[in-house]
Amino acid sequence: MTIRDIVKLPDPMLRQVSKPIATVDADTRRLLDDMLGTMYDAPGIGLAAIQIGVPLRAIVIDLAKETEEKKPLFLINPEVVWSSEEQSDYEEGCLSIPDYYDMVTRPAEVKLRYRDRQGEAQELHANGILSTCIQHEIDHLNGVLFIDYLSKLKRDRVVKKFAKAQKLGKL
Ligand code: K1U
Ligand code: ZN
Repeated sequence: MTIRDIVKLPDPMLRQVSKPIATVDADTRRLLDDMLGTMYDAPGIGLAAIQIGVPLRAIVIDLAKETEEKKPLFLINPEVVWSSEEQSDYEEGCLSIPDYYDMVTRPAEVKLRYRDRQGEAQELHANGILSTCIQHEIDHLNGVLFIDYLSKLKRDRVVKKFAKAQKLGKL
């Protein structure tokens, strides 16, 4: 397992739409292991492959607390097949936009189809923080960032701050 660099705003790679994974094989599992190690190292609760510069539709999530046993979830080619009318608010963060948090409103519950680490088709009904995290990560697969849900004024301020940090070599 290799801990990889996390791609940060304003890198245009974060706006790419990731491609489906045709076959779940040893290369895919190596990618998932690198993603999981990178996420634990950051630390974070989720990571999409594009965040380590790989434009493929793969996500890792682990909501276990530091004191709990690790419980990784691997989502390959996830598709939301239903989302609730009910909405929920959560203060989101992003490993590609470090140290910036803001409130985002999303559907409270989602149902999804995906392939697991073995390539088996699975379904999942998620609520609470898992639902929020899954939606945040699927957005990454489509080149969408949580700051896109904020006002243009706020978003422009964040992008400007990170563009300046990058220019000064502080990212
Ligand atoms: O996709 C990412 O950039 C990871 C992101 C996931 C996420 C967080 C909050 C709401 C939605 C999605 C993070 O993991 S940010 C860091 C974070 O939330 C965290 C870090 C350490 C302990 C607990 C949480
Ligand atoms: Zn993110």
